[in-house]
Amino acid sequence: MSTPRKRARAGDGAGARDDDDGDDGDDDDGGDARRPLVVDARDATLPDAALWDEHAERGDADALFEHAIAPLDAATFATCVDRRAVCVKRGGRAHYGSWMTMEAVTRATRDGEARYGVDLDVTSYVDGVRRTHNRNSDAGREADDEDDDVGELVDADAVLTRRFGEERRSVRLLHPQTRCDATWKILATLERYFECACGCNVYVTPASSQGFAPHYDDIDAFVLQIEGAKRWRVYEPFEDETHPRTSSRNFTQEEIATQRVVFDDVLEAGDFLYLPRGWIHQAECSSSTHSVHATLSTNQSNAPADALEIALNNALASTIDGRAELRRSFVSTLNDERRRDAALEGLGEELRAFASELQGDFGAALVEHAYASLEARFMMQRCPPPDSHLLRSKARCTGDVAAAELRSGARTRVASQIEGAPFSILRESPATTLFHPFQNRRDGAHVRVLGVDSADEDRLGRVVVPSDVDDERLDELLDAVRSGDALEIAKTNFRENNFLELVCELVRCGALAALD
Ligand SMILES: O=C(O)CCC(=O)C(=O)O
Repeated sequence: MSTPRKRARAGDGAGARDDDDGDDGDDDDGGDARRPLVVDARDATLPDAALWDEHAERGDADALFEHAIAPLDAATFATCVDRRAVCVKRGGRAHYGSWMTMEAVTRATRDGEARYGVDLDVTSYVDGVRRTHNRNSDAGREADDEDDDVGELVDADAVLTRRFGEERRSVRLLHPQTRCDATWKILATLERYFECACGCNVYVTPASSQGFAPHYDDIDAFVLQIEGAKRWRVYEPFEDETHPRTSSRNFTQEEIATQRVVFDDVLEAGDFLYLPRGWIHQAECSSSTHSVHATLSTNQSNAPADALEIALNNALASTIDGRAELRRSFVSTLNDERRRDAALEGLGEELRAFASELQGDFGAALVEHAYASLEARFMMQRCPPPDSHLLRSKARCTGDVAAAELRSGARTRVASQIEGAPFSILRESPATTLFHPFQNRRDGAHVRVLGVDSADEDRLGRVVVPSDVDDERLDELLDAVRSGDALEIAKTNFRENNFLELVCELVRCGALAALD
């Protein structure tokens, strides 16, 4: 079978694009292709704000995303993905339930053991200088000292009363899904929507201040204005930095002065702003109010470039492994023009031979494997499914007892514990491995995993397939559980090989439910 196909979603909007010529979208249409889509929904009927929490609780991916962009529809949004900003203005009406209000941020800062640089940053951007203030006290420090206090335990009063209240510093909560269940559920739900790891930072900015310099990010950003108001300025990407693979450094105001400002407006509570990867932005609070916003992110390293990088690295490694002559030393050529020419000619031939090999079955297998590697990476990075997203009782249908009952024949069928695929398959030599998210940490997405390193010591979430389990059985299992059907295990000829053991392991870890 081929690797699982992704379902159509907002981010797949190729068919809906105006610009089907495969370029960056800067067609000569008077610059309109890059103008943001602004939806004035100040007088529109909106869904009940409380539904935000409910969709996340249930893990209803389409409903949660549609709530975020309402009253805009997902098909229209899809036409903007990757090419233009989108803003929905809701006129100061709360839209995101009780999530990440100032009160919730205060609780997240006070509860548990937050650490500077890990769970929280304190920042400022004053007179063009961006600083980090990740420490409880400045005693004994020069103003210009480098910040070296990453990891110090946060004193909530120092952050909220002194830094935020008196010094007007900004506070950024980093990946709050680790300590806030509601955020965990939102991200787990959005990951189902995007089929890509999602992240979250929450920004709290006092009145009359700015916490960050102009910059662009390597992710698609969904800015949800929760409380207060903030002025956002969004600039066209630099010509040679569209769809960047890494975030930018901090720019000076002079550096971005040449870029067209495509959006300059104040976000109020309930508003939504989408910024494609690479679009430069800065945001500031006026003297009238503070601001709390959350930025949800996705699509980090989720492009054909990333798959090709994996494919070509693997191809090169395998070619070099298989050809001893490629590993032999060059004979010195610096002072011998003829030898130098011969070496270059030999290299050119090798490159052409390498390229032609990529065209056959080897190339097809490489791209298949690269795509499956990205799927495996997603399984490793995504949030562990919260209990409220599970399709059946965790206690009754998964774990050691349920696995033992399946093994003994007391239970006969299995089904996915979540909507969609509960694991992905990566076929490699010497073994095929299944990847699942059921033992992940909640902050996997902020750890950037490129490719899947089989030598990685952390084997959680990986199940090695016994060598006597054939590929077709695996595909049959995945296809059945992905479509939501229960697969009859009792009737299969599982005793011929270790297939039953494999399924029991998936029940034990919680990916599959064992049914009567
Ligand atoms: O609020 C700010 O100063 C910047 C926020 C930002 O860069 C973001 O939310 O991505």
